[in-house]
Amino acid sequence: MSAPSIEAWLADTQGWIERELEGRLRRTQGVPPVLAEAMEYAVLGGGKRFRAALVRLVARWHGSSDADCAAAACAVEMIHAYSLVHDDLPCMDDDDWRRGRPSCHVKFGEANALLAGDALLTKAFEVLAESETARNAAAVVALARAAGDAGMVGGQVLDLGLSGHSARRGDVERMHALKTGALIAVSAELGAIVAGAGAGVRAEAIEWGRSLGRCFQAVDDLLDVTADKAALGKTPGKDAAQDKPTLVAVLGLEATRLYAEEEAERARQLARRWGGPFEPTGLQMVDFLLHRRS
Ligand code: GRG
Repeated sequence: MSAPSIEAWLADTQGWIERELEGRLRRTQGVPPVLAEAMEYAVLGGGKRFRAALVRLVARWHGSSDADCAAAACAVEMIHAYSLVHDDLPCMDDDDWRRGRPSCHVKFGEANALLAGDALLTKAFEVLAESETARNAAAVVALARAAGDAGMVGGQVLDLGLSGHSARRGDVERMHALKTGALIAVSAELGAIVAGAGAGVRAEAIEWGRSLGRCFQAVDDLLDVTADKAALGKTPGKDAAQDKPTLVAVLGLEATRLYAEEEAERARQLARRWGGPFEPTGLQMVDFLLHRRS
């Protein structure tokens, strides 16, 4: 059996996660219509879905099924969508364009967008905790740590604190590790948890996710400088305009490209160590993140 191309794997994952998310959102009764609409707008119909793809890939790699990892993949995508909604708010990054369409607050107003983000964050843990896979307590703890004060939210606070100041490489790397890296690393970790993998594999999954996260973020910093709005689906050039701490600002373009390639190579080594029928998809996932254009 030959491995599917990464494009086919991601397209299949997009269809799968869309159905899983929609089902979980629509079965909740009694949600005020404007809130339901804003939550669906934020989480359905867009995005690369590579975090869900990581959960799914690592789960399959270690012997689990789509049915067993669906709740974890939905939870990660809900947290990610909430972070984008809040990040776009005027009090944060202030962006009116996301995934190639108006940001949630432009469409629904600031208050509704803020509340839709809150509700998606809460829903993520409802979905994860109600899932029937026996290991959901460990999954809930891992996701909470990645998303919270010492994870994504903490990273956003570091980002705000560094903006407008001269930052060192270590400051930027720490901020990235929390703000973006933690959710990517936990996506891989959740795949291992759901599959019931041992502590060794779980640690390797985290390491794989961390390298992918560093590669992803370096490419993100590069795209902000080099891509246009149509390709990016959001507003480019914002990092420099807002005097944001980025790898490009502290290392320059060429060294940031090298950094992304080095992290990609680390991630490839781990995929090779795991081996087996999912190695080709794992390797292609690395290249997809390194060479992405949006
Ligand atoms: C809690 C009020 C409040 C705000 C928090 C948590 C937060 C705001 C921000 C988190 C930081 C954040 C949004 C980082 C962005 C990381 C990033 C580059 C996201 C884009 O991810 P992609 O490229 O997007 O995977 P798609 O659209 O493909 O899903």
